[in-house]
Amino acid sequence: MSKITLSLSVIAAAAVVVVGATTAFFNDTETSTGNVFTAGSIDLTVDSFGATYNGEDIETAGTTWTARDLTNQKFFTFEDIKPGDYGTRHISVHADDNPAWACLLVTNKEDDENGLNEAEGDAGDVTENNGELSKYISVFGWQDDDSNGKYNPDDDETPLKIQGDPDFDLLSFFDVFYDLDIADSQSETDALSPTGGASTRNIGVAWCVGTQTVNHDTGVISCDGSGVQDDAQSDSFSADVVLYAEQVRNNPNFKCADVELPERD
Ligand SMILES: [Ca+2]
Ligand SMILES: [Ca+2]
Ligand SMILES: [Ca+2]
Ligand SMILES: [Ca+2]
Repeated sequence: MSKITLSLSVIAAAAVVVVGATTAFFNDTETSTGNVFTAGSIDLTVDSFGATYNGEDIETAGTTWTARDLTNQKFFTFEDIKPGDYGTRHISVHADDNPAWACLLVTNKEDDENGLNEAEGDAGDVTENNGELSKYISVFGWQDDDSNGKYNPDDDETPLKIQGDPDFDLLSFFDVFYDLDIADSQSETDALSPTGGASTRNIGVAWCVGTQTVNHDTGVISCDGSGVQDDAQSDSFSADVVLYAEQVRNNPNFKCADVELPERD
């Protein structure tokens, strides 16, 4: 997110006063110079650590970085996933200057077929241009307050809300990469606040190739790949994950669902 700095300088013109020769007045002047309005910035940085794949720590696989503006960092790059594969990811979102609302938004979703192999044909896949992988991937996100990479409902860690779904708490799983509210006025999540309160929000993300079940009492997240069909063999799914921040001030009714990104699906 780029910073925008706007300066408005107020310069007082000095008036020339001609004083008559025969009269003098005591006088005094106080000048306030250099008055400026500067637009505050909403600057978001993101770090990532604590990735696992099928229970193994993969922090060394380019999945860890310190807080920064994202350039070419990827949250997910898995080349050879299979039914039942699962993983977790921990990210932190920081608002550096001013209180900010924040959202995790997904755009440019693409299902690629990468050719139709025999098994896919046998499974009835006849759509050679459209892949089928995304429908088998599930993702669950939560406020990982203690940054331990685990969902801890006992410690009041709460699920991130799916936009537009007020009944989210009744669900135990959902399909891949919905937009999620990180800090949204409607979903009872506090704004990021560098000026009092917490400027960082810790987010846990658990993904699964198959049906994901989340136990909201114990926090156990399980993955069942038995429903994944062969029509997804060799297919790939890609998406852009966008972390979006917007000012809080004068903006009390902010909703992530109202955010419009360019080039969205
Ligand atoms: Ca394929
Ligand atoms: Ca297909
Ligand atoms: Ca936790
Ligand atoms: Ca396919």
